[in-house]
Amino acid sequence: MNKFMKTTTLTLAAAAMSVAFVAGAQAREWRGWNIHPADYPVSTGMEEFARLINEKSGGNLEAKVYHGGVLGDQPDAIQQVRLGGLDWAVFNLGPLGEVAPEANVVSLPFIFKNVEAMHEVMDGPAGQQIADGLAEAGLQALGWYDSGARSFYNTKHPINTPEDLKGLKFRVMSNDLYVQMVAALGGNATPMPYGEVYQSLKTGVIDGAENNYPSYDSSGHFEAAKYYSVTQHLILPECLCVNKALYDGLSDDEKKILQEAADESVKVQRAAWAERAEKSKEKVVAAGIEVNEVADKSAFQDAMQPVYDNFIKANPDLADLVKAIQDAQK
Ligand code: BDP
Repeated sequence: MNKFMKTTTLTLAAAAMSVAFVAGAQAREWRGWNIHPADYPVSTGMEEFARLINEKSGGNLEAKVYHGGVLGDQPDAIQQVRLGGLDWAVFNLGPLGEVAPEANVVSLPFIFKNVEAMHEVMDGPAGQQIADGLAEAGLQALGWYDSGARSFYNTKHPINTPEDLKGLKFRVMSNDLYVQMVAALGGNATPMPYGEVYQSLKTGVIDGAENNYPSYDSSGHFEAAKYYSVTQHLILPECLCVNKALYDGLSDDEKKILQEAADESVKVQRAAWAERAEKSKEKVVAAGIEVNEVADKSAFQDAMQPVYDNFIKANPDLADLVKAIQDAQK
């Protein structure tokens, strides 16, 4: 064998090996991270996505969902999916803001007027810009799930004005913007993994937290903190996403299958969300929770100016995106 042939043979062998590797990688079961229990709307959406990619690919693509946060905390899981230690997940855009500045724009409190406006913005060009930012961070966004609006709850008293947060310690998700948000309202905030909140409320390590009705219900936090005040300060979408390198290695047909499955799972999730949000609210109210509506949110909104100013100062290139999201809702 001459030198040329040897090299060619070796190159071909390497190419064959890498094809085998790629084919092998696709047949392997993709591990999906989910923080919620199996009977939660996010979980229903993820199960639907896994079922559909399997069905549409004739069994060539296989994905499994690990519910209940058994694969770790959200910030850790985000790193894992970026690096390929895990394959896919549904992440909240809150903690995702720590890895992609574009995604952080939706964590500016009160940036969305309501949930419908959030969906419209996310399904349009702003959502695409956020998806591009996530892609740079190693995450291929396939769709946006609903997670309603987040409000404060605590063990002490109803919150009607920012002054009512004074002296209270709130758990927030892992994102510095939320520490600034609570500080600007006059309270104290501490980032903490979701799974530690229940115990921390029970033992008084924290006085409160903030979340939507379904999570307030499914986490059992309502048993420990009975004052739920409808501030709706954050309307955060969630991202169905896949490790970017895994996605890039798929054929065009497979990418299409993923996108179609994601689009269908988004519909299923959003419908399941609307239903669950109502049910959870009814359940916590029936359990004796004291819910108070905050009729005038302007004092909370006005207090957020320094949070916006700091954000724009630190990310001047994102000023246009913030403005585009605000203008799209006018
Ligand atoms: C829920 C989100 C979940 C977060 C959790 C939290 O769906 O992704 O981990 O809030 O507060 O609403 O940590």
